[in-house]
Amino acid sequence: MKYRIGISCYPTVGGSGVVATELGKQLASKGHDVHFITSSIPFRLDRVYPNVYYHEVQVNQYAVFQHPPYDLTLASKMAEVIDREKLDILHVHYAVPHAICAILARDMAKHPVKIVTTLHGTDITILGVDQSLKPLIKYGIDASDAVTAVSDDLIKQTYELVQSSKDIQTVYNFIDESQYHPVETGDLKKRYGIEADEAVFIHISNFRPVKRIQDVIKSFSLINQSIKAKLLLIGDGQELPAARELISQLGLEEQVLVLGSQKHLAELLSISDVMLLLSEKESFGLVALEAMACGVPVIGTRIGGIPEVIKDGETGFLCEVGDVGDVMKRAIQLVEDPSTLQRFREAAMQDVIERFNADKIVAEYEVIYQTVLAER
Ligand code: GMT
Repeated sequence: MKYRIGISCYPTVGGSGVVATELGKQLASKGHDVHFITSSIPFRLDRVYPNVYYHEVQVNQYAVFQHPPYDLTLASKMAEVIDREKLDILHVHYAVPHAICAILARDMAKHPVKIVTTLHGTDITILGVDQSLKPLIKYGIDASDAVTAVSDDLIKQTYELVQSSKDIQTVYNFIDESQYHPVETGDLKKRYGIEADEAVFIHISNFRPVKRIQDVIKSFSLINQSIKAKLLLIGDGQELPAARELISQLGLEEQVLVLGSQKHLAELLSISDVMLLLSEKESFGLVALEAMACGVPVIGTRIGGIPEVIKDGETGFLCEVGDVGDVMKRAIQLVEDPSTLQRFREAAMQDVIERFNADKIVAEYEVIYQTVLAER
């Protein structure tokens, strides 16, 4: 069965936008019509894809409004697209504001549409504790036709924080295997000044406080005291200035390469040995999956959905939040023995293929669409 599916997400850089866009692309390649309804073109929609349509939400500035009414404009655009394109499904990523807008649009539209909401994390783990937004999040969840979350842990947190009785299903994130795999990098390492006998660590994030960049740098500093190593920091965000300061305080300017936001992550991952993901909150950790797909084991924190992604002692290691000494021990254990590192690399790539491949996950979403549509 082919469906007409609307997708709304935050179109900017970030795991939820990446997953929503990749899902749309995969659904379109399977013959569904996919309509993105977002404020700008999702950044991963980087070329022409047959069956993919884009409807821009244009937020106008009116003197009477103190704040531009993005949410209302989005709801209105959703209703317009539901009716004109006869959408079967509106799949929204994030309860606030997208599920709320979708519910309003469903009420406004004449054509019947089913709403599927995917929870990605920060809407529950951060917004969910804001008392003023809790009832809104709960409403968005309860009034959706189906709700998914990107990890079992996020479902647990959702029930604890917003006391919803809605049946929520875990659908793990996935990656585009055609982009994320080990690639030939030529003399890239050399061009970055990385010597052949140096171990390469990598951290990729949006440098928000929850990512605990200071722990990444402190762990690396300890690692660097025992072995020859380099750290690649990829991404940008509010914690980057403090990170730079710590790098200079610890005298690590030569060892840490701050590369800012980068597009071709597979290449950078392909010159890396181990990823460090030491967040205090992470509902899934898409970046860990991207690393694993490129054969890079991940040392992550034992929080949120990370333990569902990294198999401790097989595809990486789990450490307690803030335990930089343990991160250092695990990192050295991994890189000092080439056969151990190779075993972890292969296990990581295999696990992505088995548990997180696009075909498997996209099929899970299709079953959810089919189920809600059968209730019509
Ligand atoms: O982690 C972020 O700061 C970005 C955020 C987002 O909106 O993309 O990520 C959340 O969704 C990702 C995709 O499902 C997950 O991989 C991240 O773990 C999740 N972040 C948090 O829960 C903090």
